[in-house]
This record gives sequence, structure tokens and C-alpha cells, in this order.
Amino acid sequence: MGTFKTIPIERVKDISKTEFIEKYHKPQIPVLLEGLTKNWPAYTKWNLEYIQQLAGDQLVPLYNNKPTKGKQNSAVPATEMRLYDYLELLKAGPTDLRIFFYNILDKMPALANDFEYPDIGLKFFKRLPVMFFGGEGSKVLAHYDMDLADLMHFHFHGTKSVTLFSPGQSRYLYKVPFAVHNLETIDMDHPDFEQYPALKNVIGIEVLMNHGDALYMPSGYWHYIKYLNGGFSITLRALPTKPHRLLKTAYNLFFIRHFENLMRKTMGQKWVDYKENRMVRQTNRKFSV
Ligand SMILES: O=C(O)CCC(=O)C(=O)O
Repeated sequence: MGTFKTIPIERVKDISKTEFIEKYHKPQIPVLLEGLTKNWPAYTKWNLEYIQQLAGDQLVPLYNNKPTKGKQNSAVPATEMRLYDYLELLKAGPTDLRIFFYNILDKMPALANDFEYPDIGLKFFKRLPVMFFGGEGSKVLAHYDMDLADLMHFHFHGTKSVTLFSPGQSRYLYKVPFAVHNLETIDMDHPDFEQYPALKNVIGIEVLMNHGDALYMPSGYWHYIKYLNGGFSITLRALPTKPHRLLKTAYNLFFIRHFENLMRKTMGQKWVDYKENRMVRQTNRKFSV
């Protein structure tokens, strides 16, 4: 067992658009922006009680930390519950139940009046602002977003820890073939360097997010998230425009996703075991010393 080498995220206050583009967006460097949401109505309005009042009656899909097995698709929720009851659960203490990628415009359009798309040089895709909720102790599997968007991620109500890994580190992270996450058996809090020696090369960027903080995650950046207490986040995305990245996005969305679903449907756990074991063998051969 060990721990990853990490460096702290750069944090800035009141950054100009030019500075953000030159220092962070162009070189694709993550940064935590403090104060970006201070003037949003959301900054003072958004908490769990407000969400309960607004949408408590909705039946919401909940995901947990258990690995997906066999023919299962990772998009299948573990259970469903009224949003009001789920948020009561979050207030009461630890739970691994999370809400993932909840479309704000479809499900809670009133919230769109409480935030703005920051004028920071990113061309946001305004049709897909999404929301995430998590209880104390819940974890989001290390992954990057399939559409390779530049992400601006905002956190509210509680505190959460995010560890970022640059796209170049995919080869050390035991990325699962035909997927955008790494091996679910790896304990990202206590990585086993004996079993997975390539992990020794990993360098993470450590981020602690508090109410109102904004985190810029450049395209293809891996994120591993732990909710330290109950809270929620939104992500705004700027889709890729450069041709090589657009091609990759299309490949991920239209080929990889469907191919993986087909293989799981037809071969089930055999497919999963085959591709994972092969990847682990190859990675260990390359990186064990
Ligand atoms: O914070 C979360 O629960 C997940 C966020 C995430 O994965 C994303 O914004 O892509």
C-alpha cells in the first residue's frame, strides 16, 4: 500500500479573461478559481433545503460505489428515491449514494436563473449544464469525460476533495480498454504499488473545494472525487473545437460506447475479465522494475 505523489492545485482570485486563456486554457492547466460565483444568486441561495423546496417530489436515480458487473451497464442506477428523502439522508450522515449527471434544464430549470456562464474565454455548450450530488464518504470512480470537453466544475453546500491526473497519465492509471475509467479494484486512497506497480509513476493534483469554488478541468483530465460531507456541484462544459479532438470525441461517443455495450450484452463478465486482465498484464510488463 502507498499513497500517490501529489501537488497542490494553483488557486487564483479575480482572474481576467486574457490571463485565464494564456495561463490556463491554452496550455491546458487546471486551476481553482475562488470568487467566480460570489455575485451569482446561487452563492447565497443554494443549499440542500433550497433544492428540497424546489424539486423534493422528483424521483431521482441514485448510484453507489459498487463496481458494475457482467452484462450490467454503468448507467444503471442502484436505486431510486424522492429527492427530498435522498437529501434528508445526506444531511443525516455518511452514504455512498450519489446523483450523477442530472440535467438542470430538464429537471430543475429554475436553477438556471441562479448562475451565469462565466465570461472567461470558454465557449460553453449551454444546452447541457448538469448537476451532481453526493453524501459524506461517497466516491466518484476516477474517470475523464467521454466528450473531452473543457469543464468548469462548481461546488456548493459542503466540501469535497478532487484529485486530478493529466491525460498523459492514462498509461500509469490502468485505464480500462473501451472505457474512460480505471480499474475499479484499485483503491485510489490506498493504492497497492505491489499489485499495480505503474501507479508509482502517478502524480496527482490535489484540490479541496468549498462552497462556491470553481475548478477548471481541461479536456481529458482525469478526476477522482470524494465528498467529505453532503453537498452538490454543477458542471458547465465547453465542447472541443479542434479537429483532432473533435474526431476523438466522435469516436468515443459513437463507437466506443456502443461497442462496449454490445460486448457486455453478448459476452458479459467474460469480456470484462478478458480486456482487464490483458491490460493489467501489459501495463505491469511495461512498468514493473
Ligand atoms: O462531482 C461529481 O459527483 C462528479 C463530477 C464529474 O464527474 C464531472 O463533472 O464530470
